[in-house]
Amino acid sequence: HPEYQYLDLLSQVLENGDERTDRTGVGTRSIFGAMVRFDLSEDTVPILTTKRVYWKTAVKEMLWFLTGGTNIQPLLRENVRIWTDWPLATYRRETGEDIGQDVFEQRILEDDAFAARWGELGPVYGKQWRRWLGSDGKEHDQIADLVRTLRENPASRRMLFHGWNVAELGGMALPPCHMVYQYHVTTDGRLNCLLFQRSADLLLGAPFNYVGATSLQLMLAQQAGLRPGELVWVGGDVHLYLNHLDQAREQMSREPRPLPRMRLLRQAESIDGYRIEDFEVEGYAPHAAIRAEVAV
Ligand code: DHF
Ligand code: TMP
Repeated sequence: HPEYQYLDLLSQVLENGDERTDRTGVGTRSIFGAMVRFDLSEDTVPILTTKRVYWKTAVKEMLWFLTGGTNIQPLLRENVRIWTDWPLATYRRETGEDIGQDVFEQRILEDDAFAARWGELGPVYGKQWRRWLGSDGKEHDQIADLVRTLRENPASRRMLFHGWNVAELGGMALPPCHMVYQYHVTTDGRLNCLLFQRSADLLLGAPFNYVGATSLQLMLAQQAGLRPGELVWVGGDVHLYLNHLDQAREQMSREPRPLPRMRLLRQAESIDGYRIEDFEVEGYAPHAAIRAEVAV
């Protein structure tokens, strides 16, 4: 079962991880350099079954990246709250006001000026993917370029997009974790993806990143007239936060169930035309959700 690759990583990090203090102050156990491979060609997708993964949230996040947006307001409109902690931390730090998450989110939703001032994450994924500002003064749409190359020159070895814009890192709430996505088309028309993630929160982040990358791979394949192939995920610093160790042990004790299938119900007119309703997941019967606190 492919999910054992993930469970093995959990156990690797638990048993052999180097314990250190990290940026957040929570502390991690960490290993460096890991790979997992998922075969998407039979429609099965890596939505983990040993805990419930909120796959719609992860797909909505990917659709938000594709819009080029960097403000959390549209995420909140979709009831996606996974990015609130970072703007909220900035707000508390800069105003000294100890506002709760619900109140903060409500203000972002109701007050556009407030959202513009406090809901921004800076030039993160969406900006770099769709509007990378070049030294020529032009904005480069890496996604549109990728779709074009997939269609016109699928043998290319240059099919990738990158989030790590060195000059703009300082303005980002978080520098990109899932950083480079490279694509490869097989002779028989399958689209492979290799995602390099420099930093992976193995319990909370990675399961979302598998789903996001998968959803993008399905959309790109459909736009280019290809079938999905393999998703290869490579992690740099792969870690478990010290307040996630019990949750990791609980998850490792569970038996994987059959992976679900994900399908697109409709072909959108372009890569910009997809909505959450276009995604269908079948056969997902996971173990119970596992609660864990995210390190900010
Ligand atoms: N920081 C850290 N320390 N870890 C992350 O995984 C992370 N991810 C970010 C931004 N910063 C991060 C963006 N992605 C959750 C999942 C993904 C994510 C942020 C947060 C999360 O909290 N997931 C919970 C709740 C899901 C939900 O409420 O829908 C989970 O149980 O999966
Ligand atoms: P860092 O920038 O100091 O590496 O912290 C980022 C943390 O967020 C780290 O624990 C990795 C995690 N993360 C993911 O695992 N996946 C994601 O998609 C994002 C945005 C962050």
